[in-house]
Amino acid sequence: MAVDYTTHDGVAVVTLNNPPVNGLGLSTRAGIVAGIERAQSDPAIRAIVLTGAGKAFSGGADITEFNTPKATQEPTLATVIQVVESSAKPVIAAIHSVAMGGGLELALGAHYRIAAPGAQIALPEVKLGILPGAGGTQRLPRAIGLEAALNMIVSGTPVLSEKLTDSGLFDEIAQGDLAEAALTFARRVGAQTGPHPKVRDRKIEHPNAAGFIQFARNSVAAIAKNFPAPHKCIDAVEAGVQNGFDKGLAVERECFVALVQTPESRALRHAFFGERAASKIPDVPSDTPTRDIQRVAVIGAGTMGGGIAMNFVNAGIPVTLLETKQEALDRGIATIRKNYEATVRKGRLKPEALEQRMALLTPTLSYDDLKDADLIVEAVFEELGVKEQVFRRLDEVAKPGAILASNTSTLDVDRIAAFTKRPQDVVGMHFFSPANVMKLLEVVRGEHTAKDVLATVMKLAKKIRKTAVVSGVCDGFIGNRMIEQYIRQALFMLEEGALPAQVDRAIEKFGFAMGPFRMSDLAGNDIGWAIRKRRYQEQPDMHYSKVADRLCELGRFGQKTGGGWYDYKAGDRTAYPSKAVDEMIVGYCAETQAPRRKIGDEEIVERLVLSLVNEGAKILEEGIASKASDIDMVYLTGYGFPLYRGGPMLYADTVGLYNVERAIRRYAAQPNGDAWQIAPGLAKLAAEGRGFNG
Ligand code: T1G
Repeated sequence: MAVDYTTHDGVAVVTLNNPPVNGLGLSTRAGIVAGIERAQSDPAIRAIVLTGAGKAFSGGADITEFNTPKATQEPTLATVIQVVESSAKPVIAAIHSVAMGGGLELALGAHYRIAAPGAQIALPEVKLGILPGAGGTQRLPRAIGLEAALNMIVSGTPVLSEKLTDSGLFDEIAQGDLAEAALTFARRVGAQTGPHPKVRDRKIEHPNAAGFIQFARNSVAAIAKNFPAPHKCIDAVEAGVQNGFDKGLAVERECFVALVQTPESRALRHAFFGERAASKIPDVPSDTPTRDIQRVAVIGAGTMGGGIAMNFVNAGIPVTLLETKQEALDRGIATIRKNYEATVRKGRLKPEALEQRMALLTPTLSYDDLKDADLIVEAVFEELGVKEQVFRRLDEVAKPGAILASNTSTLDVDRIAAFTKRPQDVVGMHFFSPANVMKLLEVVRGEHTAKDVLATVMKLAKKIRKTAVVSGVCDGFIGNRMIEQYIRQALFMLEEGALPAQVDRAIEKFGFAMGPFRMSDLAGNDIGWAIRKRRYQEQPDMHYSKVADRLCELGRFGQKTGGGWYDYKAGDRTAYPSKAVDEMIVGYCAETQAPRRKIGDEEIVERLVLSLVNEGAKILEEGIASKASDIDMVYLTGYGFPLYRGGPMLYADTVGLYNVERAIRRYAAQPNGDAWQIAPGLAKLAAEGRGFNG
């Protein structure tokens, strides 16, 4: 049973014991009911303490049970809470570390609550696209008031227990040992005659509840644009305010059942699990010993090197920053300081913290200063010869066991590893620009990369708050390899009849943060130009529309040259559709006798998204990515794919692979159809009626 029962001088202690965070799975729920009932029938017991073993009171409903029969099997959480609340003997919830979601709802069903300081208190269900489904929308407003409760429910943001001292949620904040405090409190209330207080009996006092609720609705409008849950949270709270606890509970139940079926909730839960699954590497045991990373060195103080250095400094890890020339080094350090000053100005960093972080940076021009580093990340010019010089030098100076990482985004990590006598210590750490902001980190596993190196980098990624995804070695790893097909389709569509602004508008309406042409103007069209030139040499069969080359030949590299696919005005980053470029495109088609036709937004979105899906399926088949959710995490955290659609592979599952395959075969029969070689794995799954995500 995932619950322990002990007695201490007339007090029964019911301890949730379902690692890792006491998720309220079926056996835990049944154990709580058994414990409460056992205490009722023992005359020696005067009070009951409900507490959690390990690292949490409870992290809430066991989300691994979602959409399985266990989730709704009795005793449901609502039943458990009803048993707790109707206990004749007082129940005291003793909370430490985490009381979230159903865990907090369980505590709200108790008669009294004691918390240790530092406990994270939250109803984060809205972040999973649902809402508190076990009375949280009714009890929390009665415990801490309408405004504070609505804020917590609609944001899902945790609040530290000590910040809720006077909120009415806790009867005591335990300064010393929580268990002792809970037993003492229990003996005291156990000596009192009942009935003991129920949160559900409290009133919701507010001078203008209707007005505040309307204000709440207006405030969530922006974040609720693509997510139904925030408004449903307000509906449930409003129902309780207007029509009382039981009616409110009924509305909460209806809203919960409706939300848990939505594609948005499925996408959010997929992302929640995908984030955690990404750090698990199938053939690297989770207890693999990791190397100790106390000191990091970064080679290259340019945009990427500086951003990379900031990630480690932000986590309190000292960084030695190496450049080849003093002025480049000075410029790099100055840029890092400027970035921190901007954060201080926004009030997100204290001035003294800025100096503490800058003090963790040691600039140098000498490789000899890297000899103590446990991890060295190079972020030098993206050219194999330059990488070779760096890695041969590192092989001479780095201490044995140091991890040597390359930030390369296109080069072969195995070839880089071969420049050293220690390929087992070489790994790719592909950060995304701006490196101190973007959450995605592609960890590129070379043929010889040691398992403990991977385990170390994945653990370090968590420390620097990155979403790390392991990729095998191929051109473009996961993200860029897929985006290349996406860009090919975008260019073909210009040749076939679309214009840049139309393509961007369509895919941005689908939910992408930025369409391919605005993105290319931002990154620099010359980058794509260099890749295509390499492609024309190395892979002439992967044909491209040449229209982008025409644009680059005009020197229109994007924002940095004042014009790209769009026109720009000085000091203004707005992308203005360019008449000249549109005419160039139409002229190019006339020249090449490429017949233009009207292309609808639906086709634009389908070709862009399915080109990602098809390439993703190939990446899965080749083992470059070990699971579909890894590919989704890459696109959700690194490429602006809309979170409410869960990533390209989950989106394909939502559309249905049968329909995906039919669409791909249709495009394969059209002009430029050679780009649509269907991934055999996708066709196989479609034939079996399955999806990428099970
Ligand atoms: N159920 C099952 N497993 C969970 C879990 C949960 N609620 N929360 C976390 N885990 C697993 C997680 O997958 C990982 O597994 C391990 O615990 C450590 O997690 C009716 C219906 C609690 C703050 O949304 O926010 O209640 O990878 O790496 O950084 O209204 O996990 O080790 O195998 O995140 O210390 C609402 C979600 C559910 C809380 C701990 N609850 N969890 O953070 O560790 S819906 C949540 C978190 C609900 C009711 C509704 C965090 C944490 P593994 P971790 P952490």
